[in-house]
Amino acid sequence: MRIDVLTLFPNMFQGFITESIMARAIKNNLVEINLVDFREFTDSKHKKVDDYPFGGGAGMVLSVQPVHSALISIKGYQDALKIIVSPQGETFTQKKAYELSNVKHIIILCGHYEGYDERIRDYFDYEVSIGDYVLTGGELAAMVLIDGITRVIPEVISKDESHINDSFNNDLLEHPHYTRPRVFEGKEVPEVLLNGHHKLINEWKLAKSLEKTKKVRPDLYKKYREGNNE
Ligand code: 6GU
Repeated sequence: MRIDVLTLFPNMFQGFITESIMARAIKNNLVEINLVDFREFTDSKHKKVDDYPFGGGAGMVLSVQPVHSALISIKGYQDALKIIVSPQGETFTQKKAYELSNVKHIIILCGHYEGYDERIRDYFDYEVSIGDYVLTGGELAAMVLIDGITRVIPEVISKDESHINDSFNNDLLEHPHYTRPRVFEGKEVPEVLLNGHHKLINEWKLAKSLEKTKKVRPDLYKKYREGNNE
């Protein structure tokens, strides 16, 4: 997969692409990340990429020209899936991560300022938000998208690190995990996990998942119950 990111702050991505699983996926050619600083594409003398809103109002608006020029400079942009990250978009979900992990070429625009010139949207397929809160810019949101998509590309995460039991894959949050030591400051690992009885262990895991989901995510719990016809 190839991902081009249109951003005014390419340096924000440096740690992200040089550490851990992202770095490994890039090294193994499973994903290629190309950062495009669209300020370099502005026709403005002073390298401006934003301007005052027509009709007045607070804040600045991202101009269409630099974004358009940067976009059409990307080889194969016509066939790429073009996404704007913005709080106005549809919410990113695990399901969406799986869908996007099958796309060959994705272009992501990170916005800033008060908003985008509406005509920018004509060049993109849709808008994605990472949740109901506002960030200072789209870069972190783009990294969230890229991370969520990359980790479900086959071969990025090995079988023993598998993501098939992840929270959300079955509409439930994950059960608790424990590793050594068996006792820490008097806190013990649940006995059931130590006895090697797989049926009992799986029952315990499901019960814990249900308990946690019901408590902190009643919305997901309801969805799970409905999905299981209960
Ligand atoms: Cl994609 N961008 C910004 N600026 N804020 C957000 C967001 C995106 N998603 C949630 N909040």
